[in-house]
Amino acid sequence: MRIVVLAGGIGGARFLRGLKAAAPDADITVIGNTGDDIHLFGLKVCPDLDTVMYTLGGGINEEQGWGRADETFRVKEELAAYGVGPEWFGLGDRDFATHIVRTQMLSAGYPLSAVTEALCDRWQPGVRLLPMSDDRIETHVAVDEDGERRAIHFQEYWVRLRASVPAHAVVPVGADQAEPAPGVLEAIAEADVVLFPPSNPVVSVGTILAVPGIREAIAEAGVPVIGLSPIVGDAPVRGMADKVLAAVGVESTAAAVARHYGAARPLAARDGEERAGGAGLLHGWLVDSVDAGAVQEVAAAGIRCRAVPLMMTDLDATAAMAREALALAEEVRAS
Ligand code: FO1
Repeated sequence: MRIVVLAGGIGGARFLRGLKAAAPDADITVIGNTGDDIHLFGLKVCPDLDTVMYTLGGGINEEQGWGRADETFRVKEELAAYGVGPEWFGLGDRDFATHIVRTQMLSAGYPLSAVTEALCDRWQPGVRLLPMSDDRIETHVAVDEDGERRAIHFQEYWVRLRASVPAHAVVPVGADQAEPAPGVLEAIAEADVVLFPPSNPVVSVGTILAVPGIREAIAEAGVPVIGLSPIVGDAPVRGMADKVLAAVGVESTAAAVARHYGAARPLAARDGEERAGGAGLLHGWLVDSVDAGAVQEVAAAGIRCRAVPLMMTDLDATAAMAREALALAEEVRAS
């Protein structure tokens, strides 16, 4: 079975660990978000790609969900001693090596997709990790600071400001001129199922869908597209999804996010039966048990919906979620 997963950072990476356990023989391609990428100290940092690579490769700082395990911060301290900022982004010594190798290869002319493949040679994540695009895309957030409206880098919004001020707009700068990375559209076209993990629907999955061609490829793939809600009990399980959902006018509920992704056109109608067209992407949506009340509303929007435990408390819980998503995909395929 060929599975394509649109993944952001921590939530997506943790879900992938469970998916690998649930479908050990599956051929999994991850389309990774690169809108969180940031250039610091002359280096290109790719937080979401690295979180997937480290998490599946066994190098992640488990409690943080980002960065490397067993880190030290000598380089960061020395940069601060030189007064070279920013100090608010915690880059560890081991993590610096990843960014040095990445930047060195990019400077030599390798595209980000080739660089990511090379880095994964070391980490062996057990999935094919593709950046959504080889072109530079950076998510910026419009905020009011010191009485004026400013666009700041997503990392500054999230890490420096802890998303403590309202986001008035979220813009994936460069997305409209970008192209999907080599292999992305092919992976979607060849997929048996496409999954939206519990990643941030705006700055992670949303940014991937903003790359021209990707949304269309998923809509035309003609296979089940199943999502898992990152919102549980009207709040994000972690991160700032509620803040960026508000910026795009979507309320922070499991049902609202499903509607935001939209109901897909039903899979190929059988024996000429007429089927209502959906301009969206989802055939199925999993909500957490606490949101069982939302199942009706999601189903009424034309998206099959089930309420199952969605807290990724450990590998077994996450594998169970992944199995539920794959089962829902088969139900959609058979319907
Ligand atoms: N998140 C933080 O909350 N504080 C940090 O200092 C921080 C540093 C950092 C360094 C490398 C990296 O790959 C990720 C890092 N993150 C940090 C997490 C990052 O902001 C998020 O993982 C994604 O961008 C959102 O999914």
